[in-house]
Amino acid sequence: MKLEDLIIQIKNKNSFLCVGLDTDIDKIPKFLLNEDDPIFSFNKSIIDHTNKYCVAYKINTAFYESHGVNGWESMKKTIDYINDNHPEIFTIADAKRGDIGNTSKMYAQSFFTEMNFDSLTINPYMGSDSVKPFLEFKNKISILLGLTSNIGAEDIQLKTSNGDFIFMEMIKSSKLWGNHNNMMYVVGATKTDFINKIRSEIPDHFLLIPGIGAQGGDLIEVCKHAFNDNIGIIVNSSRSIIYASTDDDFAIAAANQAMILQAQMSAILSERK
Ligand code: NUP
Repeated sequence: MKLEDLIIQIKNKNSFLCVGLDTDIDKIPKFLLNEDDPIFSFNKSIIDHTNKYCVAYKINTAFYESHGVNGWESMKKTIDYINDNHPEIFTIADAKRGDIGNTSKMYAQSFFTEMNFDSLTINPYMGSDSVKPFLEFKNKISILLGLTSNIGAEDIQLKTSNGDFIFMEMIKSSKLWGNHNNMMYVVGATKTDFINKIRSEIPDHFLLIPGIGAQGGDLIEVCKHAFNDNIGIIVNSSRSIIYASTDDDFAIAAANQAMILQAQMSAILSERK
């Protein structure tokens, strides 16, 4: 998918919501465990009920890979279901890959070609040759970890080197490896104090912002600092949406949570006009 198509979708839906499919077999409603593929059945219901409120789905691959071959099958069925029924929706494989060049090329083939995701999260700390193979794929977007939402971001990313934060050094270097059409950055919703600084370095790149909901990030605060002329952000929430209820009504409860977030986003967007 091209970035323009994502921007059109954001404007049409008045939403920049990404629903995170962090589907945990221990957290889904028990009655689904009788299905052939409980993870896919859960995802299908969530997708059917939330697609009108969101512009993206993010599949965190750990929740699938942890089930071995069956998990990869659930992931493939989920991405195919989204691509077949909602081709306009932007898809993210949150796998945080990156390796020496020839290995990165294999990761890129796996997630972009075989699995057919629009984008993949990438850990950029192995440097330019580990990221460039991903950038060679047309109409695919590489989402580099910029400043992560977790407390451990303080251990290395927020340390200083040559008078600036290490994560800023990474952004300054890596922005030259691609462009704002084939690269985005992850910035945690819990790190809003740093978003102005990030925006001054990369005004045009889209940011994928996780950390709303279960991790306590604040949507209004995020938008105040992170918007650019094209809106420029996708905000992810996983647990607060998909586990809104663990009963029979789980998909309706998820839709309600997605609708609430979409309504907040719509209000923020209309205030901005
Ligand atoms: O910095 C990051 N923080 C983060 O939470 C980068 C991420 N990719 N994520 C992912 O976003 C995390 O792995 C999970 O899949 C999702 C957040 O989920 P939740 O806190 O909304 O449930």
